[in-house]
Amino acid sequence: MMWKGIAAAAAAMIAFAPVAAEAGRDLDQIKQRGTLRCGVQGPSNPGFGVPDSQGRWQGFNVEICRAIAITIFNDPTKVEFVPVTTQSRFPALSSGEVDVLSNNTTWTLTRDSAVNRFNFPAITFYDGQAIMVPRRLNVTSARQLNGATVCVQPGTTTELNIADFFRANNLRFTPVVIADLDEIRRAYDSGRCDVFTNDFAALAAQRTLLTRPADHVILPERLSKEPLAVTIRQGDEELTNIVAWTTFALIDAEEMGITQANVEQIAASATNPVIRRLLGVEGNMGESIGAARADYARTIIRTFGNYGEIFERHLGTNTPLGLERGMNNIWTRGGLLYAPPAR
Ligand SMILES: N[C@@H](CCC(=O)N[C@@H](CS)C(=O)NCC(=O)O)C(=O)O
Repeated sequence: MMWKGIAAAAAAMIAFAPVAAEAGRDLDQIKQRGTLRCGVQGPSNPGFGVPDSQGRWQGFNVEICRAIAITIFNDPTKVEFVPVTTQSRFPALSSGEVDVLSNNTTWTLTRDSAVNRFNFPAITFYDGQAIMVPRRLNVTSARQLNGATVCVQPGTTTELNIADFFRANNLRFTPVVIADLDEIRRAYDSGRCDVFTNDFAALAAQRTLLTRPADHVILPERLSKEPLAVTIRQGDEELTNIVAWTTFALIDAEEMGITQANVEQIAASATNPVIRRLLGVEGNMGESIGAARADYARTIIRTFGNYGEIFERHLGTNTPLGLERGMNNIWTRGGLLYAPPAR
C-alpha cells in the first residue's frame, strides 16, 4: 500500500515538473554571437526603419531592437539590421537568418500556432488596415470602391483582409499584387492601381514618399485589427521574456512619468518601490529575465527615453508621418498600452 502512495507521488512530480524546454536556445546563440540579428523592413519605411546618410539605421522599430540589445548585452550597438520583405520575413526568421522581426508584423493565430511556430511576446504598435486614395477620385469611404484596382503586397494580412472586406460588402475589386515596396508605391503613384492598401501607419509612411503627398488621403475605415509585435521563433522562454519585459519597461516608464531627461535623477532619489524596482535600484527583476544588468530598464530609458518619447521622435505629430497616439497611448490616457507589473 505504502509503495502505491510513493509511486503516485513520484508520478505526480514527474507530471508537473517544469518542462526543461530549451529555455535559452536562441538567446544562447545570440549571446555567443555577440549581436542580435534584427529583421526590419526594407530601407523605404520612414519613421519605422530607414538607414541615414551614414548607413546607420534609424526609426521606431530600430530603437525597439536596440533596446532589446541593451537588455541582452547592455549595449544598444550590438544589433545587425537585416532588411526583409513581406515574403522573405518568415523564412528568414524560421531559418535563423534573423533572431527577431521588428518590422510591423501582425500577431495572428496562424502565425502564433504550430503552423508557423512564431511567438509574439509583446505588442509594440496597435494598427489597423486602411486604404489610401488619390483626392481626385473624391472618394470618402472604402464602400465607394466597387470595381477598383487595389495595390497590395503579397504574404500579408493586408492581402487577406482586403478580399474579406470586398466580399463582405458585395463589392468587386482587382488586386494588383506587387512584392517590392518601392515598386508598389510607384505603381500607385503612377496610377497603375486606383488605391493602395496596407496598415494605416505604413500608408502614412509611404505617403511621405509619393510625388505629391498632399494629393492623397487615407480613408477613415479600419478594415482590421493589426497588433504589430516583435516576432520570434517558438521554444525560447528566456528570449520571450527579454523581448516582452523590454517592451513593458518602455510602457511602464511612460506610465510613471520617467523620461530620458529625468531617469537618472529619479533613480537617485525615488522612494516609490515600484519605480525603484523598475529602474533596478532595488530587487533584481533583471536577473529574473536573464538581462545583462539589474538596471537594464534605466539604461534603455537613459538611451532612448520611454515609449512615448520614441513614438514622438519617429512617428508623432512633429514628424512627416504625423501620427496621433490613439490606441498607442498608455491605458491611463485612453490607449491600449498596458504593462503587467514588474515585480
Ligand atoms: N502587418 C501586416 C502587413 C505588413 C506589411 O505589409 N508590411 C510592409 C509594409 S510596411 C513591409 O514590411 N514591407 C517591407 C518591404 O516590403 O520592404 C502583416 O503583418 O502582414
